[in-house]
Amino acid sequence: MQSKPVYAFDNAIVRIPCKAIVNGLRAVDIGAPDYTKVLAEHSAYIKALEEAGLTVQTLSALDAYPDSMFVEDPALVFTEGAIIMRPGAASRFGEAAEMAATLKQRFARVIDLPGPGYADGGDILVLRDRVMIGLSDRTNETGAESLAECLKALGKYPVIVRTPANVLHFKSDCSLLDEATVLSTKRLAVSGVFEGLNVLYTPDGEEGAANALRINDHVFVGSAFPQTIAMLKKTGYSVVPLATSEIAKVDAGLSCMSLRWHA
Ligand code: CIR
Repeated sequence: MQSKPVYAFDNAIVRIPCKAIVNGLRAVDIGAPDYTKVLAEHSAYIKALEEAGLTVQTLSALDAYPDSMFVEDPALVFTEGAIIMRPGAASRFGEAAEMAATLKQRFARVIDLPGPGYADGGDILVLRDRVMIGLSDRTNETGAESLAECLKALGKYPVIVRTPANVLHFKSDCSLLDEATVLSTKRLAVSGVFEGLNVLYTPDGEEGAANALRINDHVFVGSAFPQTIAMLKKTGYSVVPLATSEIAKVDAGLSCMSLRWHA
């Protein structure tokens, strides 16, 4: 029996943005996001997930954690089970425990990433035959090695790779387009990390588009990236442009706002 593609999902978990998102972490301050506009971007994203065929569980806002709408970072989820991560930013560490109860309700198998290392879900790219763990300022070697063991326990094949300097997460710079193809910035792809895969490069000046999101038949792409959208459409992908200009002010893109899996 042919297994489902790695981008086939039927479930997602999201969390309503809290008002403190205006104080969310950011590498460069280009101004605080507007809360009402963040809510609008988030609700359009939920609608797009639903239209792509997913059942979405929406968790309530967590005011104590400004970045808690980015649920991808404190957990990793698969059909086979979930892993509770150890986020590498001090202000986000507690988000993992906040996610634990929900994961225990939804998954028969939940593994706690053991300390003392750190790892963020944004550094994990799931491919058909392997799971890439990108070392970054949020995912250190100890965390990556512990995570590799957790992934093996779920039957996955982990590979530890590097995120380019000054890039928040590995997946800030790449995403899966189909089982044989990734979208990547040139600065990441030059490392040779995607050897053996087809690579489509983000056009110069549109590096932020690399954090796209393949969901079933569609690819969600930031609407501020017209050249990337045109390239993907020309290649034959069904593109869903989504506004990300407010969440981009806190270094976020399209993968970070959900946990996705096929139940
Ligand atoms: C952070 O710095 O943690 C948040 N402001 C943005 C997190 C984005 N998450 C992701 O790309 N997976």
